[in-house]
Amino acid sequence: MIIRNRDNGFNHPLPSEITPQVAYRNRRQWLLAAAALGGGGIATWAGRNAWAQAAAVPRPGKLAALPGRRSTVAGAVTMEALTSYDDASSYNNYYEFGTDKSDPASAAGTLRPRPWTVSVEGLVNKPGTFDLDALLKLSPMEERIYRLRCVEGWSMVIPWVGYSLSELVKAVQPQGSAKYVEFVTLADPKQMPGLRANVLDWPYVEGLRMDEALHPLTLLAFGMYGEVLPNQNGAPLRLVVPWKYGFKSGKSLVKIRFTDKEPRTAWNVAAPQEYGFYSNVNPEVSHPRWSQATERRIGEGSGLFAKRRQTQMFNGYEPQVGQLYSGMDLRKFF
Ligand SMILES: Nc1nc2c(c(=O)[nH]1)N[C@H]1C(S)=C(S)[C@@H](COP(=O)(O)O)O[C@H]1N2
Ligand SMILES: [Mo]
Repeated sequence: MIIRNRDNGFNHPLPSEITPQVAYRNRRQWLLAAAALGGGGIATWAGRNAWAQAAAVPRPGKLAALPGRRSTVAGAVTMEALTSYDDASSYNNYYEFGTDKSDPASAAGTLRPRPWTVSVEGLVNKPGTFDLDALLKLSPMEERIYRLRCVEGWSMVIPWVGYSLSELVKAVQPQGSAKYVEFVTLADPKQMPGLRANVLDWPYVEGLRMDEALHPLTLLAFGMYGEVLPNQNGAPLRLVVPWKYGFKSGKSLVKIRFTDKEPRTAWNVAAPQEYGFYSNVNPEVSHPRWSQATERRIGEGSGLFAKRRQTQMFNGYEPQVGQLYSGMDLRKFF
């Protein structure tokens, strides 16, 4: 039955009709509908399904095991199907090993992820050089299933293993004057053939505002799919900032510097009109050369047959991070 709303003339179903409509759907449709709501939302069947998925992430059996307990951080486990390990480890952006998507998987064998140290510098009370083993022990490992969306318009769903970057930030005690964190990644021509090309002003540098670096979703990742990171995905440690375009997630970190000035990031230096400092996923702000309204999930077909998904504001993490940007003009600070 349809009633006419006297105020605007539009037809609305009666509230009593809505419940039977939901009941007609089979459970699969219901799960899909619930999953589309992303994190927060419905915590019944879909919620249980996500936990089951988190517990059942299969280990590819290629690299050393690195298990993590299921994360309890809000929004840290999406209910969407995982991208296959093969896709996640063979379709990569890691320009230090070449600019084709298949280059990193074939060329990153020369990267030596051990021994490895990360230096922490700048406006902190406890600067120093941290050995990888010390970083691995700093906080319990968690498994987090995040969407990662590239500025080029593709996305993946990957079970990362790591802990909140905030654990490391708190351990080194930033000073009150520290407003930003700069992330510098490895640039060693002996290990990285791509450095011969002047695509970027090496080393690859990224940055976050302090509150972004402290947000619990910002992950310092050491592994994926229950194992240590493959070289092409940024071994031995990288950032994963799920609400920003993929390039903000720097790979193979060697230096973390706390500063009072906005860091000059590699992509912003290369093309300032195309890549801003914030680079929050935003379907409403186009890249100057293409729209950001939709995306292709890797593994869901390609070319003319690719299914396009609607890109979500902040990549679907708006409930968790939206308030970090309240009052900011996101067209100006893109
Ligand atoms: N050092 C470094 N980090 C990097 C990149 C890079 O070229 N060099 N590419 C970025 C981009 S553009 C994306 S989309 C993600 C891709 O991560 P993935 O290969 O694990 O999916 O890594 C980011 N981190
Ligand atoms: Mo990207």
